[in-house]
Amino acid sequence: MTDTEYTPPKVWTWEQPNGGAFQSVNRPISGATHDAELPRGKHPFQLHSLATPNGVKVTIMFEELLAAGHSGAEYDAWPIHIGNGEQFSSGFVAVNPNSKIPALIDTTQSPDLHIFESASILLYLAERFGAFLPQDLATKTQCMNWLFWQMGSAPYLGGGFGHFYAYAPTKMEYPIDRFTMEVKRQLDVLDKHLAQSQYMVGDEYTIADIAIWPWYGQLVLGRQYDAAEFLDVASYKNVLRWAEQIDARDAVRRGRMVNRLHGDPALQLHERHDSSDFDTKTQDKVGQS
Ligand SMILES: N[C@@H](CCC(=O)N[C@@H](CS)C(=O)NCC(=O)O)C(=O)O
Repeated sequence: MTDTEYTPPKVWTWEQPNGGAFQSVNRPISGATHDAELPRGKHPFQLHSLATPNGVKVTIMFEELLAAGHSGAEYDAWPIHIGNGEQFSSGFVAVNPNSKIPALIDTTQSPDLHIFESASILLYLAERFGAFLPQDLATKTQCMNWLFWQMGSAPYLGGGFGHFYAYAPTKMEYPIDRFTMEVKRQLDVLDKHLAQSQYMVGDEYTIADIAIWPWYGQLVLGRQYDAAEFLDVASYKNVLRWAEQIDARDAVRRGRMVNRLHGDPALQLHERHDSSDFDTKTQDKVGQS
């Protein structure tokens, strides 16, 4: 594969592998590749996920709900090894036909309710527990505006910038330039908004913050793509202030640990079945990964 000169054929065909960090899982067809059931624990909610930004949105939400006293939000969190293609198992595809984490099952509904797409999961949990979602129409609409802004914008950051800056097999100026411009514009959108507002929706911490922080908050905190200097994240002072404020929350610290399979072993909780797991089952305690 060359990246400089490429003349597309009349009809694209799948040539494996195509290079890049995700070449083993990128595929042009949907559906299951193998039969495997999902495990099931004892709690009302069964989460099948990974501590990527999209996964962390949901584990932060669960930890925030539990911290706020919603004991009905107890959950089992099972890791999906996306690098090994576990998102293509028959069990996972039955919950999310789109084969992407996070995927959630609410076992208190009959039949089980399957919820996929991280914003759909956040909204479902917010409505189910009446939490982290403004009630009046005007403020709720602002919350939805920013929630959907995140869902529309993050693919430029992850699938665009992150992919070409960090994951592609070679560095190409055109896509890096194009997506850097867009990501910096998005950071500027957030920075101007957060200059006027403590959280994304006034003084209320909502699912809009819970959706945006794992992507843009962690980006300015220097945790994404090793790109803090390249993007000059320090210049987005209001985003940084907001990111640090949310980072200091206990539920956020816990949510980041769940289904984390890399990095500091003390911050990796591969499976989460009980609140005590954070103290007893991290990888530094049960064995290095
Ligand atoms: N729009 C989806 C995106 C989910 C997504 O892209 N998940 C990634 C990890 S962050 C994934 O499962 N990738 C596996 C694959 O593409 O095969 C959401 O927000 O839930």
